[in-house]
Amino acid sequence: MAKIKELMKVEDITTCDSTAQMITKARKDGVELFFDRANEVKACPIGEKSACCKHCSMGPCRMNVNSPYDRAGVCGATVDTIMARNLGRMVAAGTAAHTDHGMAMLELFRDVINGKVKDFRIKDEQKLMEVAQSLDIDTEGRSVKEIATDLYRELELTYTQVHGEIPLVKRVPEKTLETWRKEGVVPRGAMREIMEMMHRTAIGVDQDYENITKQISRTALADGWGGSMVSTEISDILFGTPSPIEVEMDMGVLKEDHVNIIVHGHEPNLLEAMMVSAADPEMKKMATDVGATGINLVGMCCSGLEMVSRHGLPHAGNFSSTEAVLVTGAVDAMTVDIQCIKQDMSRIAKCYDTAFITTNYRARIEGATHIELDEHNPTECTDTIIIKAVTRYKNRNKPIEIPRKTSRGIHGFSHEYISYMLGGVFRGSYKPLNDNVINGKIKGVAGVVGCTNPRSKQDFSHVELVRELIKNDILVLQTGCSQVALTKAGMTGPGAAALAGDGLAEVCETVGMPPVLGLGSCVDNTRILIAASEMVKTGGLGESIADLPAAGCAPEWMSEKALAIGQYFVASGVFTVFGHTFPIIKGTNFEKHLFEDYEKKGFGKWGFADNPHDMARMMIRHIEKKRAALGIDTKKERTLASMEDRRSME
Ligand code: SF4
Ligand code: MSK
Repeated sequence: MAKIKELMKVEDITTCDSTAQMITKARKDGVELFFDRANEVKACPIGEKSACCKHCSMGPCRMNVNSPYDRAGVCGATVDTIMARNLGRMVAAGTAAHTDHGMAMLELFRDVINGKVKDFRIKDEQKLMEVAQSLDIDTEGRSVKEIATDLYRELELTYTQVHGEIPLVKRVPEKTLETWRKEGVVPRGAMREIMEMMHRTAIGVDQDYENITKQISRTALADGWGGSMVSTEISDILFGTPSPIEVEMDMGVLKEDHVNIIVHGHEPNLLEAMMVSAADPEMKKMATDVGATGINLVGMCCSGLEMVSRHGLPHAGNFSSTEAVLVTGAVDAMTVDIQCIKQDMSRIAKCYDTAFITTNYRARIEGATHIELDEHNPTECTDTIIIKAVTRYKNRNKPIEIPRKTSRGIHGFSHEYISYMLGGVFRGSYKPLNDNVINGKIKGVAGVVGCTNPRSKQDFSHVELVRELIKNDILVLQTGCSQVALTKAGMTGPGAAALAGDGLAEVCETVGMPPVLGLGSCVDNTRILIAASEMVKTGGLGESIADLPAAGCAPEWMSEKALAIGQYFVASGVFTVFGHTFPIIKGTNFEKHLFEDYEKKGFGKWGFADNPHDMARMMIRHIEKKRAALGIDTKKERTLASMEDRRSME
């Protein structure tokens, strides 16, 4: 620890006060966290720029990042081929993570329909009908079971379709789809696309970075308009489509006198089942019998965000806080499923006698207790977790220090709710949004999403970037760990309108919405795609997603999933800026292809900046460019119609 203390200052690690307090405590306790490891394990400069290939045993071959064309790999692969292949494999891995998760949700849906799973049911029949109709499934006079069965069969193609176009591309604006067809990137099933991506990037196959990029786009689109979209839509059908709800976030949601259970991961079914167990009178009694006031169920990361949106469940923090929260000593059990779960949490949990439990057959961790969640009897797993947590509460013997901070924010802005919020229940529409973009009160729309990363100061870039965007009248849509960062900073409530520019503030005040809208977990980025499609279809802002005054950003990304998301936004037509790092060497042909030329084909393009103010400038400049192209760059004063006015319009 002596070396670590020398190297790191807490104020350089995080802007999250609770996490900072726990880092300080961890150091006193002699417990190493991933921030410390990030400082000790320096990023490899060649790997960081993706200039290393280990796709065969003639290598690994490392290129010179300063003069990348000086040499090639043993097989002759150029640096452009190497970087393109590496990006392709990262996108394939990210796509696999999202689509495997989506397929698990779809299988749960199938077993609910055929009656094999009885603990879950179709909760949102209206959403079922809407999704079915969007895929041209006949709903007239048919039973819910018949429609759901047809929908299952149709959506299964998202994964398994060998030839042709996956069904969900029916939702893509026509001109965007035209570009995809012309460029040969309309996705088939995700399994086929991932398989082809892995094949093409093997030694001696596709050695043309432009051709590899095509498959990168096709693979990513099989995620965004495929696997991830299925996951969001099925989760809404099974567990309910979110609508705005006020939620408390940050480590202060832990309660010293309660049995605290944190659920961290990505599959909402674990948390849905945990909620049933935690509400069971027998379980509650078990907790009060050992002297606790009750059971306090708390989410973290993305499945936590799904529960925030659907049930208003409290949330303790984002990716960079998942180890730190264990240091409170107040967590009686932490239960995890898949994705973004750090292996070392198992060791840290042991330091504080916290029960650390894995629940998914795909993801076990050394040292963790494995209690598998079986959807056919989910509460058997979740009841056992509660019993373990209650036992730990009874035997608590570690000092407890809970940071006191919490922030409240409004979450649960599904794309359906955005339409309702703007147009009213009978006239739900994106027209008021488009009108306000056209009249210049709202300059444009930005998606700010993604992870936090210990190599960049936690939450700092997310918050600074969003502050800058809303000040410039740009409406911000959020998902994932970014949404948690902004909530902790107090910027997802209506009060944040005071930080927005005059035009955006006026719209927010009239509609009663914050300038920063939380849409859910990282798979829920597909809600942003649908919102963008709706804006195009509503009219007045061009014919394709690429015409919209819109941009995206993941300022502190770390996961391969983020690259898959970035690429599906770029291929859908969005200028997408990544912060902190990007796996590419500047000045190479491949960089020019992704960061400049790709836009000329009708797609979006990538951007990179290493500080949030530059990110904001790039996004604002892009939005202004799109406004000019649409001929709406001169501000026309228009009166915003109130809900009353809109209702009396017809
Ligand atoms: Fe080296 Fe080529 Fe093998 Fe990659 S595929 S490790 S560049 S020889
Ligand atoms: S959890 S993928 S750190 S957003 Fe979805 Fe957060 Fe990124 Fe994991």
